[in-house]
Amino acid sequence: MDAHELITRNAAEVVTEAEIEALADDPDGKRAYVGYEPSGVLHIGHMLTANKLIDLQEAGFEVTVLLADVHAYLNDKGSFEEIRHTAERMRDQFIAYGLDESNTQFVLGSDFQLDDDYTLDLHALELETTLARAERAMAEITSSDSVKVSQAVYPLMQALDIPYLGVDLAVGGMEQRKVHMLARDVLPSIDREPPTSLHTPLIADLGTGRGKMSSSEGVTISMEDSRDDIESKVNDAYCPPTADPDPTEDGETRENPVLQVFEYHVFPRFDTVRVERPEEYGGDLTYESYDALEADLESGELHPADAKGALAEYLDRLIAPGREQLAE
Ligand code: IYR
Repeated sequence: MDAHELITRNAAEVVTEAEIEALADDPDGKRAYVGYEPSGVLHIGHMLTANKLIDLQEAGFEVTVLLADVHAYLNDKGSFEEIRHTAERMRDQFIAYGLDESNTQFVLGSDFQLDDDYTLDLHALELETTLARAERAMAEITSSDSVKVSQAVYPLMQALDIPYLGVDLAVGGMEQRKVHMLARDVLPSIDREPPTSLHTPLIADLGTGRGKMSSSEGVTISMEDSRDDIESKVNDAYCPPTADPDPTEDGETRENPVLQVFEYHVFPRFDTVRVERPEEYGGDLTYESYDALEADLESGELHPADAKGALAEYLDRLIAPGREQLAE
């Protein structure tokens, strides 16, 4: 796979395509980053952007993981001490998950976000931004009804992180896109370049195929899950024999989260996927691409129950090193 394919595979959008092509032409020594609010343990949402960081490392990029302690504090995730403690544990979990340690720089937000220069630049961005714009940027990041002043400052800090970390590419889930668009608009006002960004898709809730999978509601998979937990969550997952979204009476669509997890979590990390089946049902199947597995599920060659058995097995392999790390 060439650098451009590695960089863009499974991305929902890049901003802009021309800027990404320029990075793909000469990726060596370029730096990409994702920021995470430290809270709880690593879950499947973190793992989606972590997979993209692993792709980028393979393409020649260097990677920064921002453990955004100040952002978590501003977003009401607990006391600063608790958040700091969680940040330290998360670092080890990212390495256990497969980020290349020799090529990953972990930075705490509070290491630079409380400096004088950063604070003055932040105030300059505050002068450039309406409260309504900041609130819109946060709509998919925070679930609270009324936006506090802290949450209006949050997206401006996220914008400012990009020049302060000296990165060439900002990566995040689709829920981060409005913050990155705000960054493109406001950073030139303080003589900084508009940043290039890449967004990963949102995956539907495993149990229902509705909405998006999140750590706060519905069914998710985390590094704390035992093999049994994973098996029972995957067994109960919504898995119609098709990849097409299914419109419901209430106008919402239901996706196939089992296929989405194969596409965005399993195939990027394993070259081949083996589905074990008793001889009487046709014996084992081996897939080298997501498309082949999807086609077999749609044609009926692969039964959803067998697909789920394989999914639990591969998710367990992805999570096992982190689970062991947590047990230490
Ligand atoms: N908004 C992210 C956390 C975050 C991301 C970046 I990229 C930053 O520079 C700072 C914070 C979240 O929702 O987890």
